[in-house]
Amino acid sequence: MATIISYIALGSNLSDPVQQVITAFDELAEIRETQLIARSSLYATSPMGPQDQPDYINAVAQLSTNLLAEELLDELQRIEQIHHKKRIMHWGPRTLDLDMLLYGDMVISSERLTVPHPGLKQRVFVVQPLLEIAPELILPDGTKLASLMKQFDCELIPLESEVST
Ligand code: A4P
Ligand code: MG
Repeated sequence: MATIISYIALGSNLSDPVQQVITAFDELAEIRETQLIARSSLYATSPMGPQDQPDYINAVAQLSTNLLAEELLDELQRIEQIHHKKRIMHWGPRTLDLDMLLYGDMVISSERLTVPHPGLKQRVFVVQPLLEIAPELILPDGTKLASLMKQFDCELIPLESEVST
């Protein structure tokens, strides 16, 4: 099995979201046959979808993996379960959501897996952290990731720089 670069979106808005995401990075680093290559800053973002829920912490991880896409999804779902992910409603609050954004330049459409993630291009809380760790990234359909930022009204401010200023 060839080594594949995969990008994972992390999101949390319950039970100390900053800690949920920091811990999840460590758990991603422990996945079998997989290395954590890069982690983005953490970003505090207002909720997409129902507004009567707390703000989210979002981030993106870059992995290098020898797992098949569905095997990697199994591992992501196992980590979500460690965080007691409960989904009460679509786009509703969650302790930890791990979405596979990209798996190499493969296009996957199976019962369990849609890659690239269908929301990738429209979500500033995905595009900006991804751009931070992969500024030159080109999506499987030829879109330059950097070209996607202009659709958004404003840039997100990473948590660390909020703290240091
Ligand atoms: N699945 C298919 N493709 C994938 C993929 N590429 N990565 C399947 C991961 N899973 C994938 O996932 C349901 C099923 O999708 C899985 O069983 C898997 O087989 P889920 O995460 O349990 O379902 P969900 O939470 O209802 O949907 P989804 O699409 O993950 O929710 P979203 O779209 O991620 O929305 N606002 C802010 N600011 N930040 C956020 O992170 N997140 C959401 C959740 C809403 N609002 C938000 C945020
Ligand atoms: Mg998800």
